Amino acid sequence: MKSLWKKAISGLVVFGLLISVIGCGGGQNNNTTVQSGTSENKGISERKFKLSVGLTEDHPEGVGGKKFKEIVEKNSGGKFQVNVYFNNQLGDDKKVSDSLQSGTVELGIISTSPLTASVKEFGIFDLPFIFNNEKEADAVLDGTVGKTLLDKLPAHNLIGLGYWENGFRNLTNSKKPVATLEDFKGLKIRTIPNQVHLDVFKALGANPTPMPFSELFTAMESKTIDGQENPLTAIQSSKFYEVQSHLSLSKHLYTPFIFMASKKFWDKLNDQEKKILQDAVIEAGKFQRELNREETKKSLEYLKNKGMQVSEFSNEETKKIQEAVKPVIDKYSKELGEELVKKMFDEIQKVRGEK
Ligand code: TK8
Repeated sequence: MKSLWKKAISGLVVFGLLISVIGCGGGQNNNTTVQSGTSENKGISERKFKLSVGLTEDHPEGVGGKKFKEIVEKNSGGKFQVNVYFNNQLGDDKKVSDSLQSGTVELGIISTSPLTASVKEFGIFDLPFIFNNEKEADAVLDGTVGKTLLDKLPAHNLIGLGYWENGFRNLTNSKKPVATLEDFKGLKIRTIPNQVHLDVFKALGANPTPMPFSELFTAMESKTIDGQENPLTAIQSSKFYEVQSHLSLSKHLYTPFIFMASKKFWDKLNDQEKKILQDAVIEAGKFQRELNREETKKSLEYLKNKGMQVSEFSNEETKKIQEAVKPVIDKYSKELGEELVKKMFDEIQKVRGEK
């Protein structure tokens, strides 16, 4: 054991010496790429930037953020340094979006829902019961609809680099099992600050209160609200099971994450630098979506073990719920752009083999 350690340490020392003899400045913490980096990385300036992640470090959003950092630092030959801030440390989603617009934060991952304050069309992802599974969401997000929406961001000083996954949302509360439409009545539910979410929960008979995610745990702990809805992975990583005893597998809507850059920052980069970031968002994003899907399966067991009581809706109740929210879908399909909504349904039907 001991001699192995010695070998490893002396190997490191020799490697370190080699690096310093070769004399490549810059990426001290990226030994492998520094040597070949000198000519390839000529056009890359040394830059440091902040990446905001809403959820915790161990949530797939956080793990994906770290993956992004790793790829960017490697592919820039250590010239770029990404400092990742987790758990809404740089502010809630709306604040981060504002900071990206003003340029005080360079990169951020947020749910698409609060973005409707700038680009209302992102609200199409807030319509309930649109996607049946992740494959359908991928097709829409990575297809023309997703692209059309990203193209609307530069006019608002934002650059949309791609979609990651928050996931299918499920309801939790501290009062009672919720398994029927009737059960929603009067429940005080926190929603994302977004008009569609608010109207959906009103239509279900609940008493919705919009609130930033960062205030949610305390509001549930102090019983200011009864419940909330979020994907299973977030219910786990943000420890909502500590203050919520009931979980209903409602899967009522799918929330994408959007990875954005501040346009002020982006415009200072050359094409080579932009490509490094753009490619890393896609690569780390593929990893993040996969990870989120694997973790979602494990989360349900985890939450049960933590004592949450799980309810499911029968097909009949699901139909009733879908009927109740239909007027909201109809209203917002018109308001958000009928053509765009139609395109979204076309893409989904293609995946379903109906077109
Ligand atoms: C975290 C949020 C969160 C979202 C919400 O910053 O607000 O409920 O689902 O994941 O993006």
